[in-house]
Amino acid sequence: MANVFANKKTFKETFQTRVEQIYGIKFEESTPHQRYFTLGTLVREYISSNWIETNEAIVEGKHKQVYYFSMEFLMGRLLTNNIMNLGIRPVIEAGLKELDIELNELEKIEADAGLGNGGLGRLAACFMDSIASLGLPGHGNGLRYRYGFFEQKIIDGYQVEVPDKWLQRGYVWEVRKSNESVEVPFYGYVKVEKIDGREVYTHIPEEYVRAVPYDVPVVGDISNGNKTVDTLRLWSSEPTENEYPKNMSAVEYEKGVRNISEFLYPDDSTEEGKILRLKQQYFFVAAGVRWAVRQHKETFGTLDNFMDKNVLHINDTHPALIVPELMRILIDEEGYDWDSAWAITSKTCAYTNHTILAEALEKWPVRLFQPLLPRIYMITEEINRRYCLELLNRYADQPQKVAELAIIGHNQVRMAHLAIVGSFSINGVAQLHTDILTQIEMKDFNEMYPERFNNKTNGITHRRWLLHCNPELTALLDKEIGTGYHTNTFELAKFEEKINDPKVQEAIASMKHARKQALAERIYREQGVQLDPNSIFDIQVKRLHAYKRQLLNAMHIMYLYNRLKEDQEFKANFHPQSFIFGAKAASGYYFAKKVIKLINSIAEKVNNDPDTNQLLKVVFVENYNVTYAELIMPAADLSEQISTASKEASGTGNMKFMMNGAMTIGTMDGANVEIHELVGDENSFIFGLTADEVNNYYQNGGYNPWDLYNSDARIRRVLDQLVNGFLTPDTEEFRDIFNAVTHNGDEYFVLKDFDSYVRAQEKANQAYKNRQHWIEMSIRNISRSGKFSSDRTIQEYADQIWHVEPLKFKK
Ligand code: 26V
Repeated sequence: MANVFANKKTFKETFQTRVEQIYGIKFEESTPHQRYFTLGTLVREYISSNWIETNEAIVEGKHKQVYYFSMEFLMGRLLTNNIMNLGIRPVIEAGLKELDIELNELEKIEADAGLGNGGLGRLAACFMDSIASLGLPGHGNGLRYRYGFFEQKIIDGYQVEVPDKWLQRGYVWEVRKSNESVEVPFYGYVKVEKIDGREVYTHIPEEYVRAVPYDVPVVGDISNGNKTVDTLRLWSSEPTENEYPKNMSAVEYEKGVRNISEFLYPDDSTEEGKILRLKQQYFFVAAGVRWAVRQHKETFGTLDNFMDKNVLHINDTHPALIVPELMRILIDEEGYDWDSAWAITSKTCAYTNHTILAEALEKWPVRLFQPLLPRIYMITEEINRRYCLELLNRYADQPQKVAELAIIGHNQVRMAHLAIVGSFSINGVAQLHTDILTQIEMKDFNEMYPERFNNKTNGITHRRWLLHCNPELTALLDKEIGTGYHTNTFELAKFEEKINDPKVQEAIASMKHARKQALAERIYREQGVQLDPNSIFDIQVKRLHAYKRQLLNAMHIMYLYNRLKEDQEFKANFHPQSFIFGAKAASGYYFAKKVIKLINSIAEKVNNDPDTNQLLKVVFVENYNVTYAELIMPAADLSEQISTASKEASGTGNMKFMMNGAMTIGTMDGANVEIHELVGDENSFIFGLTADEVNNYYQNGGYNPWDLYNSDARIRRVLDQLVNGFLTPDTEEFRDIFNAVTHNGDEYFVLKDFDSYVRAQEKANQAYKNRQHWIEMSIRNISRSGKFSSDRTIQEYADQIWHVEPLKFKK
């Protein structure tokens, strides 16, 4: 096929013709959506030859492959990403211009693929981009949710959740491959037979659900001759083509089936909800493992070398059923004995832990697990039995240890333990997090299997989070240090040599101003709040969670407001500051929702006070998502990373902000520690308890927040204002927030860190007034951010865990 994107003329002509062919209307009458969809179609078709070549190269080169199993892929939009990585943006832009169409306008039509809810899902998306851009054979395996993470509306200061119908107008990037569908079995019983003296187990299911794959191409950066297009395979649940189960009506069955790929993290407060979650997990795991096994057998004809040619990566505990599922295939379907099957399985699986929060460590009640997945349960039990024998050997004198470390205990299956026992590699996502895993949370496991534990500090794709989202900075860097950093972000270090160049400083200042202006415009347009681009843009965007301490930020703003109202000298010295929040709260998370209401109530009060509103503004942006983040990251002066030390495994927003020249105000938590290591105290604002201090407090039963309430007048004042009608007439509205940090012990040390946070904020506010110095700090942050490209992270996974090599292409 001729190259549609060879030049603007061919592109323009093909584009017009295709719009008319697809929709049967004159080009002039086509809608923006039709034009967007046609452009997407042309790009997808253009991708397909490289997609085919990639798959051929994998097979012909007998390459080892990675399958990255994840419940979440927060991809955002793909048009911009794909045409940038393919290098065809200039042609498209020029061609469209002649038709009087702005490419930007078409790009905006694409719905975000929001198949995830936060850091873990966005990390998976950044990883896919890096895997393809490094030319590695790697695929994503996940669920094709009909509704993505909910759309957030703010009504009267409260969060309201609206379903995210991202598929409503069709998704141009996916290709349905019904011929590669898989039937996934549930319920029923296990038949045991003796065949040739050997016990053979067969799961006789009560129902099947059909898993239909939809493939999305993952386009790597084509510079350096790379042609890799990897696959993100998302499974959709449909009724089986086998017989329907006998014990229910067809309607009932079909509804149950569709439910599996309907929502991301359906409510699991009920028994039924828990079953649905577990069904989702087994569904995408079973389908994905079969995909890998089938591919492998086609190339090699045997599974003896499966571990040499495949890695099944377990992204957090959700896909941990990979372990018993692979065992089941090897034993029940392929006739391996237990030991051989275990040798293969435990050399194939690798697990990443993303959090130490207890509530995220999944446990499934046996009473639900066993009936739903009878054969998988049997195998899990046997894995546990053999592993417990090992434990008994090691801890002969400590039976309680055996019970603690077992995979099944208290009538629950502990998914993290299953993943640890079944994997050859277990990694944390930042050095501090890995240290906490090996020394505290998973200490005993680390003592048993020290060679398995390792760290892989997270990263972000600089293609989306710098090249695409910050064109002004990219142009400046290209001019000053060349484009080498596009493929090797460590070259950003060269930019620091320009730190004293007044022209460069000027350019950084104007870049920041332009990005702040752009964000301010959207906020004004959508929410009617006017922000001054000359004020400090102080931004906290991330999921709403108690440990992330949006509350600390909010309480500081209340303190600032009080102080500005009363202290004229302070007021005279204060540089105007705009506090911007963006966050979704889980729909059942009461406390988090209250904090949203609190921030909005503070905004209401502060923004409408003519006495201070030239100095202080607060805004909570509605529906923070990947696309919004692309506008927000480059617009920040201050990056709020203020989690209770030890709680944030890594954070990745911190890296996006840094790469775009914001200074971190943060605790020594997650990857902040590594940012601080790179830029020092002079170029960041670090405050608060350390992880060790926090853990010491926990071990000694916490601390008494009332001491601070009584001794610190600022704290008392702010807390009283939560419950005395200062913010809203309803004095009960924020009572539970008040209680959380007082009567209930202040689990996240909000009051404890308040004073040092205030001081860090003061320091930042004053530092900003020295514009030149601030810009120099900003340049240092950009220059030293090279480590945080996910290309670096993925290179480490490839070299140290996966042992995969880049593909070789014929031409
Ligand atoms: C767990 C659960 C438990 C059941 C309810 C729904 C749900 C959803 C997600 C999770 C796992 C969350 C883990 C997570 O997102 N961790 C984040 O991972 C980022 C990437 O490694 C890291 O930067 C963040 O610090 C970490 O919080």
